[in-house]
Amino acid sequence: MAKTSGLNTRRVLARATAAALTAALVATGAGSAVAADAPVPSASKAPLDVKPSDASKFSTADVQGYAPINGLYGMNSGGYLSSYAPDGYGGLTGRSNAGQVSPDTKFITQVDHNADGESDGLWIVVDGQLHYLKWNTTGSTLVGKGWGIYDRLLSAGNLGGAAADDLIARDKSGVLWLYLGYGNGTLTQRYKVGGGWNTYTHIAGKGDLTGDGKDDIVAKDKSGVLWLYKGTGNYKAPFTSRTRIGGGWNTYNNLVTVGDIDIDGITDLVARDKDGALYVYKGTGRAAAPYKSRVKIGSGGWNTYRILF
Ligand SMILES: [Ca+2]
Ligand SMILES: [Ca+2]
Ligand SMILES: [Ca+2]
Repeated sequence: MAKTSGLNTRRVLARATAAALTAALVATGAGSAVAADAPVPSASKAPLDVKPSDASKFSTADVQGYAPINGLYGMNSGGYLSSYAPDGYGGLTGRSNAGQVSPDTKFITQVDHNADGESDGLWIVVDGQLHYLKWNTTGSTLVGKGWGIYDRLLSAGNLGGAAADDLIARDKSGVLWLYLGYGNGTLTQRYKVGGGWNTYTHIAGKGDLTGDGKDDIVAKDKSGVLWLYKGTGNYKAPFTSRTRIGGGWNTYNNLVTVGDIDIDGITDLVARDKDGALYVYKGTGRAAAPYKSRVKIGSGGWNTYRILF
């Protein structure tokens, strides 16, 4: 492939990536990975034939490093997984079957172990147990018990400074905790981030929103205000103090980030409204105004998913 400017090259890669992902997901089909009895999860994901390239090859002035590129997954009430890949044109491809997990699953989140911008597996909480599931395998590894104490859980990228993605979880008293990933699905002990996080209804993040190369998160409070927490890369104090992004976000009943949807190198935010329509807020890379105006990428029906991840 001839080298072109960063963003153009990036889009070509994205189209190829989306096509490969879509083809392989279709190929795995409906018969793949039917789960055994709960809570053993299984799921499938196509290997990406074209991987995101590192930033040095395609660097541009306004892009510090490339955001992760992953499919968006939904789990319905039966535990069936559907996947939607970025289509390379700012939206998502059509639905593909992606396996099944226990219908009792409480949380699912994608995790990237080697900082190549592509998830390698899932952390899943079922019946108070945290399992790790590597993509394209059946069965799972028990990571730990006692996870029923958490009411929010996600891998928001790399928050602790090492290469592997980490996990954050909020307990029912509102304390946010950080577990550092070892890069194989297992985790360190937890580190206390701080209290008061039960003011938030949603927490999302995967990648750098502010252009400094450190992964950030956003959180929506009960009054509908969305806040930015800039990542520090220091596991002992992983976030700076919050800054206000804007209000009116209570129109949404879910917020999730899987990475870069429009493949411009900056991570984006996906929001689902109460009518089941899906929107993308494209990241700008600027902390002062981290998102552009929303773009509708799903006309309806997205409320069929109990979990988006
Ligand atoms: Ca990876
Ligand atoms: Ca950042
Ligand atoms: Ca983007």
